[in-house]
Amino acid sequence: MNNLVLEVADEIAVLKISRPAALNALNSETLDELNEVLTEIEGRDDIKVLILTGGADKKGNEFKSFVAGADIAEMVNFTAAEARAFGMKASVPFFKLMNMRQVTIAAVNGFALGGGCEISMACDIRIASDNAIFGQPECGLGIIPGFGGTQRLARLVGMGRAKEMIFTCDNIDAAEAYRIGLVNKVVAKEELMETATKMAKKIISKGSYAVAIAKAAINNGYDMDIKNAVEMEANLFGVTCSTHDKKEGMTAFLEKRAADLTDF
Ligand code: CO8
Repeated sequence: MNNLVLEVADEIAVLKISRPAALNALNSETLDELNEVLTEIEGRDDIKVLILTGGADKKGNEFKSFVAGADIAEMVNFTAAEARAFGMKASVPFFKLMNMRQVTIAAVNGFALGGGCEISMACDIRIASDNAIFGQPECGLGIIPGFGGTQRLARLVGMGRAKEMIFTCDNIDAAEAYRIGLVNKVVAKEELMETATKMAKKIISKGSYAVAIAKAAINNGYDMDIKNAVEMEANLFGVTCSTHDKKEGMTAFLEKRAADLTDF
């Protein structure tokens, strides 16, 4: 991989998008690599949580940029057909981040603009360093957010705030991103990876199969009518009731001891 760095330890994968010369902007090659590595991660039993973050800039500053957008140099001469293909290429790994069995956490370590804000929103959870900057500057470039931003931003922060950010192209800082619900947590930049890892470990300590089923229930139910969504949840609840973890988790509670959860 030329633009990604993957490290796995203690059932946590840390995937760094690393294009120092372009503040980690997403080009076609990076999207292809992302798709490939997420397919690999999805199939690995030894990974329970994925933390996505940005690599250092060319001066070695680790907190300059998460992802500064899609690669403008690549897009500048796109035809409409090429632009559509580029958007669809991104949608495949973005949907993997959203729907893969493992929990995905974006550790946002600087600029998260355009496609950078969009890829963070495809993750389950966002933790931002206190210097992080979020924005959707596309309309100022004569385009619109094309990696799901018009849809995911409105779903996360509401239509009014999403429209304001997209129409004005105003960037917001981490505190404002937290206030409007775009990020789950803001921490001092030195504590970003530690906080993300701590959260990952807490999630891993729960029943991993239950967490994966809960993720599927939340994602699938989100766009359903409430009646069918609740019925779908009841069915998935039933599935979790056939597991070792359910028996062990509930028995341990009744016996007043710590549960020894496996992964099913
Ligand atoms: N694409 C390509 N190169 C980039 C990008 C980018 N998005 N962002 C930064 N770079 C490059 C710069 O060109 C520069 O290169 P060089 O050193 O060779 O001149 C290098 O990274 C460093 O950047 P700066 O010198 O500009 O650094 P500053 O600290 O001065 O500024 C900023 C940092 C504010 C982040 C600034 O770089 C910036 O504004 N970047 C662009 C941000 C942006 O507009 N992002 C949105 C892009 S559009 C988008 O994401 C659309 C997504 C959907 C596409 C759907 C298609 C279907």
